[in-house]
Amino acid sequence: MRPEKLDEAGRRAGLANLEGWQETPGREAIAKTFRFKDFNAAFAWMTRVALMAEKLDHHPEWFNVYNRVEVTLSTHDAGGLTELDLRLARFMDLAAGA
Ligand code: H2B
Repeated sequence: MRPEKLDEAGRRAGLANLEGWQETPGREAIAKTFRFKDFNAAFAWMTRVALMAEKLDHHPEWFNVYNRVEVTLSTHDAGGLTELDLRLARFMDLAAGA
């Protein structure tokens, strides 16, 4: 059972509870750039996120260069944002020490 796409109000409420996430222009997705001390710290974080992503069966789009990870979250099956994106975003923030 997959969650339903959030409507405008749901998206806005969800974003209000997150720190530093932005809506992606031109598509229903949210994005944030994380910065870490070095590659080791970035990759350790990515590993924790990867395990959670498997557990949720919900996976990030991400791009890593050294200590920086650019993340985009969207639910492809729903064609937009769902609670799963908000849950994964929250986990990423907590795992990064927010
Ligand atoms: N991740 C994301 N971000 N969106 C999805 O729609 C999605 C996913 N669907 N991970 C899952 C996997 C689906 O492809 C599998 C078959 O459950």
